[in-house]
Amino acid sequence: MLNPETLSQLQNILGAQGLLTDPASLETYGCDWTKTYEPAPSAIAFPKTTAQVQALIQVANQAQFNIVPSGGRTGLSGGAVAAQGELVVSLERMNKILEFNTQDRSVTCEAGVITAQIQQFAAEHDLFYPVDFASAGSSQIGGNIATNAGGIKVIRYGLTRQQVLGLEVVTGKGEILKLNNGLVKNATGYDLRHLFIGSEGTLGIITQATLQLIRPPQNLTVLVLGVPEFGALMQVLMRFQADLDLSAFEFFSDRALHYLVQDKGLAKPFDTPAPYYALLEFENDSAGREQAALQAFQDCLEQGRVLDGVMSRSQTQAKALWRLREMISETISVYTPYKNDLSVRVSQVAAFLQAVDQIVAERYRAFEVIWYGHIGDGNLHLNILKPATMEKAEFFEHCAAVNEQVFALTQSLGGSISAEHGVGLLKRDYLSYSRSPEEITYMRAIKALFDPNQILNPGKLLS
Ligand code: 2HG
Ligand code: ZN
Repeated sequence: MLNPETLSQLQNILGAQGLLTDPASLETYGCDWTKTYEPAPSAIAFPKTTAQVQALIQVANQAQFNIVPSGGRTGLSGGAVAAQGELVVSLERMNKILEFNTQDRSVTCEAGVITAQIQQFAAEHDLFYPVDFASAGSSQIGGNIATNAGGIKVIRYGLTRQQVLGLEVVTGKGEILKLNNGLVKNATGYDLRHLFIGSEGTLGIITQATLQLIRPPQNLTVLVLGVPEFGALMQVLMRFQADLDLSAFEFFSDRALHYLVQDKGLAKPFDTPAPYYALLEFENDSAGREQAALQAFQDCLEQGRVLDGVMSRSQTQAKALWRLREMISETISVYTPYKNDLSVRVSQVAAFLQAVDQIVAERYRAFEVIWYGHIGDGNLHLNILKPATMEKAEFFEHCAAVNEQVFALTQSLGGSISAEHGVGLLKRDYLSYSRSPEEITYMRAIKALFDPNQILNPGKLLS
């Protein structure tokens, strides 16, 4: 807890409106979308400058209190949860776009800029920011970088890491670092920028970023296909990829579709029933591409790998089809899902899905399992719904036990127990399924170097 003297020191740094301690703010800013932890921060700081962030970190080191860096709080692993009397440092008032360079095709912004604003800004300049996901309207660039956010276009454009040309950070020690300076090429040794990307606020607070913008794709066209079995999904991917550069290859199950129709009133893509659906997107910028997509569809149909399908004929239709995938997480959130965010190499996905299916069939017999994910890049979101009659604690305990088996399988295939949602609090105790003891020792040493007093997001990522 922060004593009155420290609070007044913080107030002096931030000014009258810069520090909130009212119960509603503590509740709002103390948690993210994980919703399994009770928020209990001491205060919320709203710095407006990098110098203020630095001053906050300096005070935290002197007075020995902990800081939780906070972006749009859309995370699903508890990385932005403040449940132990910490000071939450929200970047939301550092929300300016600072510089745009046409020749470099780069934009420099403060960390609190909303992801969708950068997408919009890029579009206004006839460019494209390719990182996209359902929470882009709330998430912030700083948080995206701190978690190396992925989303729906990774198969073509990569993760957030691929777009970051430069960073300004304040380390846990209170030093300001300017990393990589917007350069495309820079072979001068260790690239510290990449250490901060995905560090989940444990090494420093990101205050500014320079992002690469790219050529906007033309006439993005979406196909939704009904697929008869897991095994066929990856064959469909291979067939389409033989002739097209896909910008998305997603999947979801009929139970996911069931909730979209029942709870959100979305229309089914077609009447033919199918246990699984694949959603593909490609740049339809020539007649040849559309022809290639139709031919691939025809081949898959003839080989029994696809049961039916639909292709968007306008951007409105494309958006409507995307809602079938993007709305799943929000739609099932009312059923208290136990979440998994797993990945394996693309070549292992078919075997992985089958093995997970077997575990699920044996161990989750009484529960409903919702399958979806970015299967084209190897990422599966396995969600288990809580039966209405079961207590939350009992449900989570049971799921955690089954999960050990799922994680062990993931480990045996060299996969990751957190593909894109981060480790945070939720996956922290399972880190050893994806990282060796030697690696974890190096990770701890890196943490100690940048944050020797362990004031930044303690207990997240590393125990
Ligand atoms: C998505 O891909 C998000 O929809 C959320 O990453 C995944 O709800 C989930 O498990
Ligand atoms: Zn996802």
